[in-house]
Amino acid sequence: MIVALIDSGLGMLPTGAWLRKLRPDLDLLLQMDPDGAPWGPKPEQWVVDRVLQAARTSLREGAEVIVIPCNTASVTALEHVRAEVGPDVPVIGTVPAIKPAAAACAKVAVWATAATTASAYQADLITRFGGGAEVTGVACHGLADAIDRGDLPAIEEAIASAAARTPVGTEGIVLGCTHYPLVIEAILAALPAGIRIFDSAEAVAGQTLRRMDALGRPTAGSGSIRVLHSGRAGELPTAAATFDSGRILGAAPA
Ligand code: DGN
Repeated sequence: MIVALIDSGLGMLPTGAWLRKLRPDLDLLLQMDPDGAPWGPKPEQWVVDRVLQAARTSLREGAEVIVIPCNTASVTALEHVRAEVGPDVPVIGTVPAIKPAAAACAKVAVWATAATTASAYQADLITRFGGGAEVTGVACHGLADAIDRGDLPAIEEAIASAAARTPVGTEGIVLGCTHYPLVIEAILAALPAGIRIFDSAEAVAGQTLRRMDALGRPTAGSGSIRVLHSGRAGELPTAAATFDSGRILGAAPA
């Protein structure tokens, strides 16, 4: 069974890594959009159209399951994709892990793109799952894009800016953008010791497998990985083409 992963770029890799760890024989189709990246600052309808295009390509390439390991795309386009592909193709989205963070910490900051931070979807998640915790959204301008470009000074600058805008006394940070686990070491280095990190990659992979198994069809493939990307692929770091799930999981938060 081919499982398609859709994101602007490298943010899909932590979820892809968990899928491979949990079920190594899955066939994965990684669809990245270096031409359109970053999606975070783009108008809502633009992101919807871009994600719908990728979903159509996934189906043409034989995908039976679509995963959107991207918070920006999920909060804007998930329902549009579900409506278009119909009930026979499971579409699994990503949302910031606010619920487990608020259950464990009194003061939480959600680091995400400007689009996710400003979304009604995130505001609603905080209302529904924030419990008694104080939850603050922190937009990390340019961070996902800098990660896609492999631009270390820009990564460190965006992280320092987000850390400076994170309220003093924050106990837990939700990584509300799927790119951020890829630079977890730089994030931890910029924060006070002992702060807890929450991200959604393992949970999204687990939910994907549950939805696949519920289809009642064989899921085993040959463990292949195909990368499809829009035109500026040469600008993606080689991590995109040399996907190494073990290395990525090695960098994942505990
Ligand atoms: N990985 C995406 C997310 O989780 O929001 C960010 C996409 C982007 O292009 N900024």
